[in-house]
Amino acid sequence: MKQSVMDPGIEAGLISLSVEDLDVAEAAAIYRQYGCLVVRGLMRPYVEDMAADIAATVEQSIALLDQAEKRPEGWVSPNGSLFIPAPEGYSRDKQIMTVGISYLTSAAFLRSALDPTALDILEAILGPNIELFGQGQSLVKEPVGGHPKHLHQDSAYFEHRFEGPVAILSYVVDTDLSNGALHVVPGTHKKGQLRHVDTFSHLGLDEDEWPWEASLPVTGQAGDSIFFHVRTVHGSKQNHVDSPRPVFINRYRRPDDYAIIRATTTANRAEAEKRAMRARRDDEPKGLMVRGFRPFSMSDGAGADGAA
Ligand SMILES: O=C(O)CCC(=O)C(=O)O
Repeated sequence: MKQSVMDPGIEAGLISLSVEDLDVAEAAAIYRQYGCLVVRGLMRPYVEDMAADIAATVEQSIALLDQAEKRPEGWVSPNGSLFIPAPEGYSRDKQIMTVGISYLTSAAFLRSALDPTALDILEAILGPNIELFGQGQSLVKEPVGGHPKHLHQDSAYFEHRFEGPVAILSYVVDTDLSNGALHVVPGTHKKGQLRHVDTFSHLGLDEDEWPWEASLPVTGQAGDSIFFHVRTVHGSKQNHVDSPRPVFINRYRRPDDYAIIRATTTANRAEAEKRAMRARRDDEPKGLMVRGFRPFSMSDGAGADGAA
């Protein structure tokens, strides 16, 4: 018989601190224990600019939607936004999911990734040397029915050789149960890699084994940030209000870490699992260093760029 987890066991207050009087060691200890941490107000300085840049990118993406390319995950517009099928009765047949904004297109996004307090917390978690993983990610739930993201571990999408990336998801608008608050399942970062299935929102956990009741909703204000481990189970429900619900995510990892499996469906994950043992640091682009130093290693091809 399938076993299901029915209660997150703790309240959000236990994993929440305020940026105003932050104790970095306490923040790192919460993260280590629960695999998640809320820092109220951390990204407040960037919210106004991020709201404008995300909205501009969404507008651009919708204008380019007729040129979107079909992919296994949905449709990707020429500016890099991912669309999935829209709910019934919607004005379009496709809704936006991930927004084609990145550190290459938004200065505010890059500034947010370099926030000194965020980096202090990350240093206490990851150690002195830290690189950016990816180019930044943003998700928007469109108004009145915008997509749910099923409970999942990010490691289903990018499993790493070592500790894996730390994600910081930040709210751009006040976010509660009506517009798609992030839900986390504290402590699940210690459970190893869980079996995922194909869902409407790509890889997700079996809902019978991992119902929403197992998770802790984290409501918050614009500028509140949620740190979570690559194996922490998390997700969010639909947006039921008449305005969009944007978030942005910065991810960081040790510079010697690397993805051994990348996937979006059970089929492409099964293929990627066969190649996991052969994955090398060298196979991935290096991220920008945001703390410390990247030690040279003969085995990771670090000298190759300087050869020309
Ligand atoms: O948009 C959200 O609330 C969820 C984002 C998320 O779960 C993810 O990107 O892994």
